[in-house]
Amino acid sequence: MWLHSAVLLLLLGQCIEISARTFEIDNNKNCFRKDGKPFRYISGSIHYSRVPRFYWRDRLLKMKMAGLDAVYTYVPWNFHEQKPGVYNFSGDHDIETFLKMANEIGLLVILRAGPYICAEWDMGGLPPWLLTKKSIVLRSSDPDYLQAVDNWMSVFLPKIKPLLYQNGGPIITVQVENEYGSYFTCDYNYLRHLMKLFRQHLGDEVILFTTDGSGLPYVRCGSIEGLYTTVDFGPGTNVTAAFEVQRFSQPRGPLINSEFYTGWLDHWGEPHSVVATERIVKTLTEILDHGASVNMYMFIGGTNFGYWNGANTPYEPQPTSYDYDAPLSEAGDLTDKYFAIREVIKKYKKIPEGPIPPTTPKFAYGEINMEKVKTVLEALDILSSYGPIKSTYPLTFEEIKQFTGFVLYRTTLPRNYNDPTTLATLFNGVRDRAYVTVNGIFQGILERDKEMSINISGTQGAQLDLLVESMGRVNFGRYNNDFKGLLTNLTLDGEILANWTQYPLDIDTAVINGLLLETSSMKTSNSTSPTFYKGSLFIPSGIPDLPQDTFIKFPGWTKGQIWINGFNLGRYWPARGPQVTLYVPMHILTTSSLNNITVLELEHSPCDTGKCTVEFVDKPILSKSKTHFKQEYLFTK
Ligand code: 6GJ
Repeated sequence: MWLHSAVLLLLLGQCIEISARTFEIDNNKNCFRKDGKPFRYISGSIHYSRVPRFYWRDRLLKMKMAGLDAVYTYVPWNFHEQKPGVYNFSGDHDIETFLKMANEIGLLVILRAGPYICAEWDMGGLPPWLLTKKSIVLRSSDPDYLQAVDNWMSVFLPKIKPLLYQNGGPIITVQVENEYGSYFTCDYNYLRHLMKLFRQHLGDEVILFTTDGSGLPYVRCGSIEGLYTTVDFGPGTNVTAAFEVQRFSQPRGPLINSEFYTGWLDHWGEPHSVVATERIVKTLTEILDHGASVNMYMFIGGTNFGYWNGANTPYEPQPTSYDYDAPLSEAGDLTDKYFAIREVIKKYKKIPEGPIPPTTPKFAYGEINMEKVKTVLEALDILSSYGPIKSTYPLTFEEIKQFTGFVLYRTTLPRNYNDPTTLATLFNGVRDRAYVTVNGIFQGILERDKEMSINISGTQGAQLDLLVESMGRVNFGRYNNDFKGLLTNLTLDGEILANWTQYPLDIDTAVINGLLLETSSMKTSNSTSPTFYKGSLFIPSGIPDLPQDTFIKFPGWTKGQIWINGFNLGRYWPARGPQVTLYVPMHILTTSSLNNITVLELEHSPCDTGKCTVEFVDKPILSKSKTHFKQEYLFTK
């Protein structure tokens, strides 16, 4: 008892100064102050939603060892609330663990909390179920949109408040919205609503900021009083001029480039983007010489697993790899760009001593034989277990509450079409690709912005099927409300087709439940209609270092989706490129049983005419070359 009173006296008697953790802006010295001392951050972007939890520590440590003070990370709302009111903060979605891990490693965090984030991510992070209200105006004061935002932020923001710097966490600043100045609504009431909402949940101390392109029109619409303005620009930009744009909106305070592009994004069908290290080094040095804080976008890009990629307009979906030609590769490999940037940082601050976590070993497990399981049409009963929805005219994905992947649209031919007859979509209404069959026989492909009509033939009453694929929702610009499916009517020989049956397909659940491992007893129609294939990879146990990361290649395949042990690895499209291999992180592989591989080939597999194999290799191919394709991928349909 006496001890307690002694401690109490000590506490009462002495004003024990508990050093308050503070992070503020000094408008006199135009700098940040961290715990009262002038502070400038050198940061890099990592998106926890694009790196498996298994590798968060590895990537964060590599960023720390590069000399970074901080990381920027986006919060994709749709990654956490895939159905209204159903939240996922576990496993790869466990943002709190990610933030605590950064804190343990000694990295501060700049949290880009949305609700919209852009980021080459499906719908820019907004949940597609918002589109069940057809007339919704996203990123505005639309009451239904704001209600959904309020509901989401009332769940999410209280989770991060304890992780704010002043509360002992790593979060020093929080971004509101994203490049709002680039959006057509320019709705200041919306920004004011968000600022009030963030203050309500996070308190008045944390610095809230915006990010906009370094152009006057952008900062005019993208910033308001009470939110600190930052800008973004890439290598080769006139740094002084760019920061003058920030000063237009923010006359005092630290200069900040929130997105200094270290590489660039890819689109299917375009060459892989690369940005020379020398260009990065030159402009990064200029930025640091201005005394500015800077975030390198991306420091590691990672992967758009599953269906998570976004798209730009005119419609150009991004590939599964988000390598971004970043200093750390998609697989977390240390690159020349990493070490060059580390040398630049060394000139401005002491960087940590000690070992840099090494590039992980990659293993070439070799060729795996695949075999046909069944076509999508033969698997309808297990893929659409809740049954179809009927309507006179086609319904969108959102109307039938399907938000990703595939829907099968079915009707019958009203007459005989013995000669090739034009099947057309009115007003480019296919979102995004439709694989067309008649009685299971492949007829062709309708594609958004590319192929609005094909010729088909068949007899009266024949089954006309369109397997429609969402290739990812527009993440940048006004067409963010990217509905999917058949948005308009189809005509055949100029006549509108009616009486549709729609099958929403839940392929992921069927794969996870092992329902696509039994081959079909029926002879499948032909392998040019969308078809599932299976294979298995054996990795012996007891071998040190196995399993290891790897990359999977699809020699002779065209386009599809792949799952390994139920994990949706993403889209493959070697026929279009530039990406040829997909990254396979080791944690989804096992030595305790066979590794089940499921492939959905949407167009043409090599299985009827050539080797029916996929191949695990130890090097990525993100930039297909003509020669590369001469022998492997070019085929005549
Ligand atoms: C940023 O704006 C965005 O804030 N950005 C890009 N913008 C160019 C728009 C494409 C026509 S490219 C990469 C980054 C991310 O999308 C970031 O989220």
